[in-house]
Amino acid sequence: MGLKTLRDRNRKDTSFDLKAYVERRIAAVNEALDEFLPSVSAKPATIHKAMRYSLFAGGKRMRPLLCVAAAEACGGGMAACLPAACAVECVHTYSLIHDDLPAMDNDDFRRGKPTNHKVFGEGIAVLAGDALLTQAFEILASHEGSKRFAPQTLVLELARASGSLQLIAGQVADLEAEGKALSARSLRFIHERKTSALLCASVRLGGMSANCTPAQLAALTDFGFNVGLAFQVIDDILDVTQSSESLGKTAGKDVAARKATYPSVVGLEKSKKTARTLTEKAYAALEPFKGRSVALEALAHYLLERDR
Ligand code: GRG
Repeated sequence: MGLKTLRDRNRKDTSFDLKAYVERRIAAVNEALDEFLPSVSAKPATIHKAMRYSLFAGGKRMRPLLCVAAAEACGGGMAACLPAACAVECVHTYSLIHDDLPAMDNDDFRRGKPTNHKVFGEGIAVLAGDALLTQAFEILASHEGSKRFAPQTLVLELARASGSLQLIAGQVADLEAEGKALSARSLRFIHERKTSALLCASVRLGGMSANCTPAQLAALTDFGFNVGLAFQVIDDILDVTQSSESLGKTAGKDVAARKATYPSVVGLEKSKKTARTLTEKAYAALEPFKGRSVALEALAHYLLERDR
């Protein structure tokens, strides 16, 4: 699929009201998260305040949105996939809290607010991350599954995406690569695990919640993998092109930490082209849905064009 087709698709997408779509689904996800999590007054209150502080700090909710949109593309409703949508957001938020710690990226600013450890101290921030990771699996364990997918299949999906072969593997490789010159191939290894794995699992969990067919699951996997990689390439680009205010986190961190990123390894223009190519591949993966995946397409388009 060429760039012209991509532009045509983008034009077609303008008839879809993404803003209204996103607002309704984020509201449902936030309400469900609020119900799944222990209340702020549950003892010890500090840990529940810390968990909720980062979870409700204003993230884009891309993983839950992709999860819900995937379920809908497979003919499912939002209610059935909410436990999966909330679980992926809890894993994501845990990873951000831990990534921001002084022992890792040592960041002061996230989602437009001081980072968890800046507000609650390092010990509580470590525990808030741990508690959100555990909470994710408690939430997902409440999922009823679907005809083709038993609840434990969904739990396994999230465990694999967050474990030492995927999310953690990406973070370890990222830490070990600091200050070193990386090949584009090694950088891709990191990005596939650090970012793409959880986005891909989010989409797959949505499909599984909606009892997707094997062909639909394969299409969603292809979509999720490519959109996940595009997401990280764009994140790398935004780190050098946007301000801290617009990102809600410290801009220029990758350069300061001498981290290998797409722009530093292949250059800014080639990075932009790579993000477009990956997004085109994601669009192409949706062909089997024959027009029932408008929300997924619109989200992929938004991710490509986003400025935060
Ligand atoms: C297991 C500690 C640990 C880390 C895993 C996810 C991760 C690796 C580190 C977090 C920092 C980082 C740059 C991750 C790459 C994925 C990414 C771009 C995260 C930011 O996601 P957004 O933009 O954030 O969706 P919001 O705040 O909008 O939810």
